[in-house]
Amino acid sequence: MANIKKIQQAISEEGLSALWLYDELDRLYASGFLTSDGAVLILRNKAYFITDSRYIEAAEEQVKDAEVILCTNENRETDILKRLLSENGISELGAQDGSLSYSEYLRMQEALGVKFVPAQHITKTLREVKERFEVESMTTAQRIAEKAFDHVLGMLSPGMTEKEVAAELEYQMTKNGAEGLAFETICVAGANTSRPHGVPTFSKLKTGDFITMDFGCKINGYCSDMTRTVALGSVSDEMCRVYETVLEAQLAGEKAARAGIIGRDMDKAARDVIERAGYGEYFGHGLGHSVGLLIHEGPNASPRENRPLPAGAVVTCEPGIYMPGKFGVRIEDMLHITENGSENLTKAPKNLIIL
Ligand SMILES: [Mn+2]
Repeated sequence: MANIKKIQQAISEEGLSALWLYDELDRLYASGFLTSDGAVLILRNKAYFITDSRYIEAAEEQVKDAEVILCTNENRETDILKRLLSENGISELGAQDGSLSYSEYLRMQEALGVKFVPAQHITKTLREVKERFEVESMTTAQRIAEKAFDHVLGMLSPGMTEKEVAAELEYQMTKNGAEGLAFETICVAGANTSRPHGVPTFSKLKTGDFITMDFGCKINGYCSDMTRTVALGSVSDEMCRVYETVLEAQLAGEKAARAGIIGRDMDKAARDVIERAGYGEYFGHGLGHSVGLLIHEGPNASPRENRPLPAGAVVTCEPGIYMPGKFGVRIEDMLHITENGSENLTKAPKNLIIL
C-alpha cells in the first residue's frame, strides 16, 4: 500500500516543492514496494519511482501513484533525478539528513545542482501514525508469532538448548507465513534470563528454569514484537512474586496507554508498580517503543520521552525485572493507541505458564 498522497500533502504543508526519499524503509513506506536500492522523488502533484533491472518488472506491476523509471549504467539514477528536478523547476529539495552519510549528502547536493533542505522528519512523523492497513499487517504478523509460540510451548522440555528453541520459533513463524523475522529471536533460560537482550546459547533448559522468548516477524514489511516468560517444571516463591509483579506492571502500563499520554508517564505507570514492590533497580530499560516498518521507532514509552503518544501509534508495553546471576522476567504486548485507551494486538495469554 502506498502512502505517496499522504507524503504529498505533508510536503505541501511544509512549503516544500519536492522530497527525495533515500532511506530503504521510507521508499517502501511511500511506494509499498521494497527494493535494496533506488530512489523515490515526490513532488506536490506527481511522484517518480526509480529502480533498476532487478526490480523493474515487479515495480511496474505493483507501484501505484508514481511513474516507474528504469535506471541503467547509461542512464544513472543521479542523472534521472537531475533531469526530473530540472524539468520540474525544483531548486530546493527535501533530503533525508538522517539517512544519508555526510559525504553522500554533499556529493548528491553538488551532483543534483539543488539546495538540500533537511526533511527526514516528514516520513518519520507520518510513520508514527499507522493506517488501518499497517495495523492489520502488524496484527497478522502477531497472529503468526502467536501460532509459533503455541507450537513451541508444546515442545519445551529439559535438555533442549536455547538455540533450538529460538530456531524452532523462527521456523514456525516462517512456516506459518512470515515474510521474514522482525529481529534476531531471543531465547534465554535459567540464569541467562537476567540478560534482557541475551543471545541464545547451546546451554540446555532445566527443570525449575524461567525461559524468556522475545520474537516477532514481518508481514508487508511491518513488524510484530512479543515477549513471554514461562517456567519449566516448577517455580520458587521468589520467581512467582517477580512474575506477578511484572504482570501487574504490564497491566498498569497497558491501562495508562491512550492518545495524548506523555511517553514517560506511561513508563511511570508500570515502573511505579515495580518500584513499590522493591525491584526498581532491576528494571533498567524503558517500558516500550513504537513498532512499524522498523522494530524500534519513536515515540517511546520511556523515562526520557517527553512527547505525547499519538492516536494510531503502535507501542510495546514490556516491563521486566532482571536479577543478575539469578533470573529475569519480561512480558511484552503490542498496543494500538486509540483516543480513549488502546487495543491490545497481542492475544497470547500472560498468566504464569508452568510447563
Ligand atoms: Mn520490544
